[in-house]
Amino acid sequence: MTITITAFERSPDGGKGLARDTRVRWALEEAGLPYEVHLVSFGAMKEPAHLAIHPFGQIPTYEEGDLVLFETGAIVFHIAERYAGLLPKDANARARAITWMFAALNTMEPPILDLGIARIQESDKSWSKERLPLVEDRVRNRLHQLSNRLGDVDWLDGGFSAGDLMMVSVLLRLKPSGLLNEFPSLSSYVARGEARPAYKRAFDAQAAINIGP
Ligand code: GTB
Repeated sequence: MTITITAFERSPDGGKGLARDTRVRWALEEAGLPYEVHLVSFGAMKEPAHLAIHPFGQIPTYEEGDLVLFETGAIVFHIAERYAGLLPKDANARARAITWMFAALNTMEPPILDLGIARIQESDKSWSKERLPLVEDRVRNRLHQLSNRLGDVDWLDGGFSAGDLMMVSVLLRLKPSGLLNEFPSLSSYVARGEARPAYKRAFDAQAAINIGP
């Protein structure tokens, strides 16, 4: 059955892999699944045809036969559950990998997104200089905790899993801020994710749309 995802016709980052279709492409590449991409403009995302598949008018979406999904957590989980390569077979190890997916999305991503807003959308506000260090410290705190847990192992819980895929995807958003460099073990962790052939294929595919050949 053909899998179709949606992505930005023109990503605001110019193809640096920061838009959320990259994590879905990565999961599909890890699972060895071919997929098609339907590109949407910012205008088209708010039109009824797209709102019918994504109630919040965003990308990415995932379509497979009758199944229509939105939210990258749900999409990556769906791929990981049904196709080999992203979740361990052992039930407890599987539950722990899923826990890391939730931790990436619910504990790590919110302060990281907040930092993006503080650095870009709020930079012209009179209070920005006072607020930014507070937001940075909230991210640092989470990075410190995550770094402690990771220690000197390669992946969060045994072999690479959908938990690592999601965690690395979320941490990648920190690159422009430079904060990740304060945590060498996390920088290496992210680099290990980026070095995976499946990640490279996903990155190149989204970059090709935004940068061109
Ligand atoms: N919780 C949802 C999920 O995980 O699927 C969030 C989806 C989401 O935020 N989608 C964004 C979107 O469609 C694109 S990824 N935005 C358009 C809108 O809301 O109108 C966010 C994003 C966009 C651009 C960059 N960038 O250029 O650096 C990074 C991340």
